[in-house]
Amino acid sequence: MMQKRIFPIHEYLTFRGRVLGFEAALWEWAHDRPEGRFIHSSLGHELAPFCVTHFIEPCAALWSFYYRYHAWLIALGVQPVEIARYITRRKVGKKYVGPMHLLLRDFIIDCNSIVAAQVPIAVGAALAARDIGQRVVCVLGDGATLPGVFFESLNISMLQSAPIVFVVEDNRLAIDTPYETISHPSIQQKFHLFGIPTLSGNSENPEEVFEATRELTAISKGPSALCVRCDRIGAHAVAFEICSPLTMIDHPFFDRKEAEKTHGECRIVFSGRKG
Ligand SMILES: Cc1ncc(C[n+]2csc(CCOP(=O)(O)OP(=O)(O)O)c2C)c(N)n1
Ligand SMILES: [Mg+2]
Repeated sequence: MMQKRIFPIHEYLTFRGRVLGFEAALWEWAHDRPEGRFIHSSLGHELAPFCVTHFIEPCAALWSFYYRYHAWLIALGVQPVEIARYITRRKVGKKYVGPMHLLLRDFIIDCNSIVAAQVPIAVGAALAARDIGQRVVCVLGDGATLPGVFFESLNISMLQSAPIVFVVEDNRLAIDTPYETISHPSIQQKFHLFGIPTLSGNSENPEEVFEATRELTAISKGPSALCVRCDRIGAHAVAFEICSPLTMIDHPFFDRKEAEKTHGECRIVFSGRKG
């Protein structure tokens, strides 16, 4: 039997502080630009990336994301200033391009803005990855468990024993529509329908999610699913958020010092000064 590991609370608070600092600097840069409509903050979604990358090394998998994934990049070791540089340097004429598509490492195979589109791509990649002894982590929102392609992908993943970990960030909202009003079955029931091992946890109980992740990531054959309940902090996209994340959050679960440090570093990059 695998030994339980203790949840590294201090690392988690530091990580959340880093995400907060980055999102605050990004909000200042993007909230009143057209690009702000296509940029989605990870605040409130930090636990799944923190736990999954604790148990799966970045290079040991191929990673596939939906559009709300800044925290995943930071958990995978990408420095916040690197993300800021990438966003501000990709320009065609006066227009910033692709702030939602940050393919910053070779092991990131998809950052998709079409709901559920990354799921079949990730399953196909997992079939190829199996031949080289790797697996795929596919991150999606609860709203992506509605389209038909999601069900087709689960079906094939189980039939073909694709080595894939589905991670659902279940914030109970598809943009601003509550999950309960658009889906009869629960997310867990959808995975169970295909016999996919599924574990769940709530961000309010990080130890529970950490333990579920440990158990689930130990399964190396075939598909498995981790569903993490979380609460989005702020609006769907940065342009719809009227105040800075730094003023919104006064929370013991964020390392404030780390947030201020990261915020300062990223502000320099976003301001166009050398950084
Ligand atoms: C195929 C497709 N249909 C509709 C949209 C518009 N859309 C953007 S985000 C979103 C909701 C997705 O819900 P979820 O995956 O839970 O993400 P969250 O709202 O929590 O960020 C929708 C319907 C889209 N991007 N792609
Ligand atoms: Mg959602």
